[in-house]
Amino acid sequence: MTLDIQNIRGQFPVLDQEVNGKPLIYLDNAATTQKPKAVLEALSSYYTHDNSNIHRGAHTLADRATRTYEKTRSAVRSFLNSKEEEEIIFTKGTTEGINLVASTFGRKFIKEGDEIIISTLEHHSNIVPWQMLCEEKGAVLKVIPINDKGEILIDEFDKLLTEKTKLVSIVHASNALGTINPIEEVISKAHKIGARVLIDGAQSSAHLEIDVQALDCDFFVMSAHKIYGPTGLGVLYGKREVLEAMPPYQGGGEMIKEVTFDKTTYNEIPFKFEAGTPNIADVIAFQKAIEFVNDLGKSNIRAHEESLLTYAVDKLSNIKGFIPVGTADKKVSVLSFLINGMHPFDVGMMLDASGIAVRTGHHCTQPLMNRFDLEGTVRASFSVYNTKEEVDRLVESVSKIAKLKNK
Ligand code: 7TS
Repeated sequence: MTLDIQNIRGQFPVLDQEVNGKPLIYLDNAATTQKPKAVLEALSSYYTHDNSNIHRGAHTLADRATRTYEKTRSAVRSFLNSKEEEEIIFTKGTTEGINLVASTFGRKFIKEGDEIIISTLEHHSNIVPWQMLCEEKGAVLKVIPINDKGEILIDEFDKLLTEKTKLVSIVHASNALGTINPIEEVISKAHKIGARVLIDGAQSSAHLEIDVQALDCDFFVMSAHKIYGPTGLGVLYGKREVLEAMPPYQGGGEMIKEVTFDKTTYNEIPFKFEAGTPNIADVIAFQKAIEFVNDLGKSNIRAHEESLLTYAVDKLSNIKGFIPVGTADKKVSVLSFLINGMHPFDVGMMLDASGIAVRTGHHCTQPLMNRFDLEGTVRASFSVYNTKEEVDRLVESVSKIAKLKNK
């Protein structure tokens, strides 16, 4: 199905504005996507009509809010195809999901001398929590190297896997380069030696079909704000048996069964991991974001984004001084690049002056940048509401900027 992009754009009020006197071209979608009207309206409608605390009030509003909140859990279950709704835990985002696993699963199951494997492509949020855990436990963090295209070396991964490996935590799609990792292979190899696997789905969940049962991953984390949903909300999927074996994350209301001053017993999953009043409004609005994606169809979204990426790479490659960074065979719609002789930050500023929003810098992947001997890159990332005309304007601006240093 060919998507009606103009109609889709009409659902995103933020796109309809000028920045620095030029129509906004928003190409920072890997950082966060814009929100469709349905999400904005759901937020406003919740606070206007239904605002109430959930799971505890014996009144109509509380009941309504609880049911709508739990409906999102059900929508997320089918979005990820988990077996059970109880395996879906709401978090603040990908970062919190990883930290939750590090401080519960990690604290209980990682011992001195154990090994955790990550890859060179990781976002800091899938590096630092494991470093902190390893420091506390005397465990060892190992890193899968990559080739010059930005693809992990699976043979090297094989060599890193030992009977000491307890966890492999790996990104599905790289935010800095766009590389899609062969996670099916990683998961099955890790499981053969008895290690658990966490998939960082922050960048994949908006573009790729996710089926946690088919993948057989033990954990999958994602952020709502990268899938047209609100900020400050994310999801941790975990297999029931693993979640049940893990101690709670935070103590407080909701996560308990019974409290006395002598002893507290804990609630069942998912509530065991959702202490305190959660992000009710954003959870409720996230359902509309999931509906938005489902209505368009992920394969249609991906096809459109891929066509933009291919078109952009083709056009930009003709520009003298254009240097792509990250040329993996399988990519999501992320295009990292440099312009010969120019600092990425300066390129970003010049593009902003033309109304084009891109991200510049290390993209919270400093070890990855070090692998390429770079301080950072310019990153354009495409979403379903971007157009070929916008890519043309990007190409035109990059071409002008490149000419400054590349005669
Ligand atoms: N993992 C990956 C692969 C990411 O891209 C990000 C955010 C995170 C984890 C953390 O997600 P959060 O929602 O908890 O912050 N990536 C980016 C980015 O590329 N630019 O801004 C945020």
